[in-house]
Amino acid sequence: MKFQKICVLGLGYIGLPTASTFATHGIQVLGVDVNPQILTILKNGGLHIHEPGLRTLVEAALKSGKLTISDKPEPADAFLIAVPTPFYSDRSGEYNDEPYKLADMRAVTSATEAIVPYLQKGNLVVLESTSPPRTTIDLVQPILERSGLKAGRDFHLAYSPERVLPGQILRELIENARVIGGVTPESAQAGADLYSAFVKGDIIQTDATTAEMVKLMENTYRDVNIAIANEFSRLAERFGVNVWEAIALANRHPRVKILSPGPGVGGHCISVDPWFFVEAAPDLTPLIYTARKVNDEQPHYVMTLVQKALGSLKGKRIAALGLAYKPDVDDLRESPAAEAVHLLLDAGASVRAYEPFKVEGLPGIPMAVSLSEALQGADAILLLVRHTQFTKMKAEEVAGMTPARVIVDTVNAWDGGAWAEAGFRVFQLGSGKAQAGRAVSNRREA
Ligand code: SAJ
Repeated sequence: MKFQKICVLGLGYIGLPTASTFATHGIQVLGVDVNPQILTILKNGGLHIHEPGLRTLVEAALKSGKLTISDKPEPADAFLIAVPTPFYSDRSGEYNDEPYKLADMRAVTSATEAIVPYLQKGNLVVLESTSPPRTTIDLVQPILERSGLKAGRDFHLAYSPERVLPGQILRELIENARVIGGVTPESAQAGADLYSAFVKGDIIQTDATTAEMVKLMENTYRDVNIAIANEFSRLAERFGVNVWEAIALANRHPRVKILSPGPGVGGHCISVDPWFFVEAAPDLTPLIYTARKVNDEQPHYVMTLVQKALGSLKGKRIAALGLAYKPDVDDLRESPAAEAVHLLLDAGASVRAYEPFKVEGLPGIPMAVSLSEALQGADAILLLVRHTQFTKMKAEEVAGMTPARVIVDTVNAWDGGAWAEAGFRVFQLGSGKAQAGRAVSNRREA
């Protein structure tokens, strides 16, 4: 199947790079978003998200005339739905007295409804948004069929999960293998034809529900594996072991690959997607549920670590470094770092956070505009995100910038021995081992 014009609904972290990449590969693309602010920013040459290389790509796509933007769709050969699927913050389900989160599918529903007036015979519709199993056939298909056309007979319908890693989106979009699940084999083939415009990785065809499940399995697999790393961090602390050392040694086994513990699991994917399985089948998902709980409790564990480092939290001034959900991105959604800061504030600490990728931070969190401002007058430095800028900090320089002599490293970014040498008491998430270094032993004797 040949595609001259496509319509991409949703211009966020996935939709905008996808629309721009199709455009720079010669396809006429209409990018649609319901948020007028996003449209204004894009029309004025701005960008509402941070992703390496995206600015240049969007500029090229707009300048070539191949990418145009609008608040509503137009007739096209294909429609791609790339809108968010968060969960409800004010509603939850319950199974065996345990609450679970519910997927908010309103954006998928309204984007699908917006396509109906423009849907024509022979079109292709692809859902890319991460969704609970059977969404394509149980939610999207019936809405599209309100047009009077039948999926699989009159138009093609497919699900294709996005698997790009924030921070690496532009490269992974092109290089990653792509799974396309059709409601019929012909629909999968139509989807494969479309993405072959730019995808260099393998394009693998399957059915729609398998493709949905593949996406959820990938992120759930990672969540469960991070949960076990986080549980190991608590065990290591109890048994006087350094979890990072123990993991490095365990990973020398040819069939073991333990992930890294940290302040918790954030972002809009891994901390969300496993709930889609729990919601769809709470009776079959005790392990997935427990892993989610372990990871969600990790910010609390960070708070107890800071409490241990400082004795008490009341009135203590803490410089919190990093609020993003992971290193070198500006995305603060579902961030465990932000959650840890909120818990510290609730416990009476006076926190000043610094987030180099989003200096304005988040509502309710007192922010510093620079590293030196965050460090001023601090009692302790709490490292929450492994941003490259933070990993490069030198203990001796920092010692001259702040009265703080306590560091709490939750991401294993700093060489504890060097910080101890520079006069800091060092606390590391997942370590029950005392740090070597003169200053530490002096302080402990005192
Ligand atoms: N994290 C750890 N320990 C680790 C790895 C990650 O605590 O060893 C934390 C991170 O700090 C972060 C969270 O987990 O808070 C998630 O980060 P991530 O880098 O693992 O993943 P995301 O959410 O940025 O992107 C994931 C990717 N999925 C997988 O790796 C299976 C990506 O490929 C998906 O496209 C993306 O979700 C998505 O959109 O679903």
